[in-house]
Amino acid sequence: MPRAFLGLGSNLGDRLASLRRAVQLLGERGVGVLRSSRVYETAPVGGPEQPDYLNAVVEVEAEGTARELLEACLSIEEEMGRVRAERWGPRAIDLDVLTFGEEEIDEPGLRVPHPRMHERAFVLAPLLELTADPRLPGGRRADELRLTPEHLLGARPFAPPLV
Ligand code: GSY
Repeated sequence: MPRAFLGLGSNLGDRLASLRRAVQLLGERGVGVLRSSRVYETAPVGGPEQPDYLNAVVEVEAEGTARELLEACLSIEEEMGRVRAERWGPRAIDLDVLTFGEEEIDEPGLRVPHPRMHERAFVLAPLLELTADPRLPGGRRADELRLTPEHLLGARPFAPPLV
């Protein structure tokens, strides 16, 4: 069964409760959450002025395809009341498919590995807790990214892993 990494983020309401609820809802949709990073507090990247995020990465075991995993993520966002009104705006929950096994996918609405994941400390800091050598877009390797402590310092540990 393919394993995937998902990025979770929240910057509205009870942020930690929202991350925990998303993990629960993944389970209810048959997506088993195997491991979680710690939860980090991170400054918002892009968009209007908005509150800091809580971010985490989870490793999941998915029964179906990457597209089905994406659909599960979108339905959780909907159930949790996320309105996709403003592209880079604040949200109670955001779930991104970062990687899906060894697959490389470039389809409308689904690009895996996620095309910006290697630029984002709020993804890399939690992801590198779970794997030292994640699949990255364009075949990049984590040890080529020249990550400095300053780069990752923007992600501040906030809470223990979600599972
Ligand atoms: O891409 C996910 C939503 N998002 C985030 C996020 O999760 N964390 C931080 N720190 N900034 C963000 N900007 C956007 S959009």
